[in-house]
Amino acid sequence: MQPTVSWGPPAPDQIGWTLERHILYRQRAFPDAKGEFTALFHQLALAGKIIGSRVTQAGLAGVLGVTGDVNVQGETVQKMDEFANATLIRCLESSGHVCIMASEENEDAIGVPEQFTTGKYVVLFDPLDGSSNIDVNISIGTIFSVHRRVSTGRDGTLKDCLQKGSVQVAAGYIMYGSSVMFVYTTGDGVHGFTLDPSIGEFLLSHEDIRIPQRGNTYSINEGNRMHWEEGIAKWVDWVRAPDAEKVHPYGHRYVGTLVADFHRTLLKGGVFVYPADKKNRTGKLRLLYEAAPMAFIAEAAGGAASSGKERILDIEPTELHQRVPLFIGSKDDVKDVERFL
Ligand code: AHM
Ligand code: MG
Repeated sequence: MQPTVSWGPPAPDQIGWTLERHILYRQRAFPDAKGEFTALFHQLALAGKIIGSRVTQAGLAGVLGVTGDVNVQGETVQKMDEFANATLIRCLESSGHVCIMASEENEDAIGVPEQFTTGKYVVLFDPLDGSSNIDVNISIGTIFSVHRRVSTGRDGTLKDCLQKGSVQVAAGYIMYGSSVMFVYTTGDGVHGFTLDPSIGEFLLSHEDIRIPQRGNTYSINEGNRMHWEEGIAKWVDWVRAPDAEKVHPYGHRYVGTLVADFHRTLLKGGVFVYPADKKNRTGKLRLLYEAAPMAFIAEAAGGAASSGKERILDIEPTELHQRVPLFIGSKDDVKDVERFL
């Protein structure tokens, strides 16, 4: 179907292609779309701009350091974690398009207060991923996953949150790095936008990102080696050793922020791994807030994501804060690790 408006495909210089315009343009194929999805994304982008602005001033705004609380994951809560979480909740609950939310920082699902109307979407998020990097000026990010509600009635239910990754309507992340970037997919193509702070808009900078079939880096916390299962140790030794075809050795990169490690893997290829080990029997990363949204993006960009046993997107969640091992990135690299497990 032809676009009903004459803005045309993005020009090579991408001038004027804001995130909002891009979503509207891509929605032209759905004549029944009422703009709810666009409005929801507007609020996500707004939250990203507010959090990004605070992150940039962190040392000046008195938001570095810890709150003194411990979250549901048993982790120390940073002031910025709390700020990011509150910002996302406030921006989304007032949108009118959400019936329930879930956050890595909250034990239970988060309802929409009475004064606001509810809508057909469910948003799950890790408000500030990479907590340990907040105070040291290293890239951090927000990860989000959007589902269509399955319940009826005003309020959403836990069932709305516990849907498998393959039925996500959209997923994305906002990275607070040397620039602020908003990367999203609705399942068919991954698109990246860079914030132009002078005009306060996310502008299209990375259209239709594709993960290379194979990369030349591996990403894993090598400090955990003593806890690894044998297969992981053997795979790491294998990627580090030169081979006759000169495919190996791979370089090693590890930021310790999933958003940053995944972003690099998405653009350059390679593989990011957070396995189950003797310390974390089911892995460290959370299925709903980290693994599933990143897996949705990886697959939409031509990559793969596995728990080592199955496709991440096929896992039926049983609880909000479920953890899962994660092997994600270039298709051939993910296949290679799986062979060692
Ligand atoms: P967080 O969501 O509390 O920040 O924890 C998740 C982070 C990921 O961003 C990152 O990939 C991983 O934990 C790093 O863990 P480790 O420090 O054990 O390597
Ligand atoms: Mg996280």
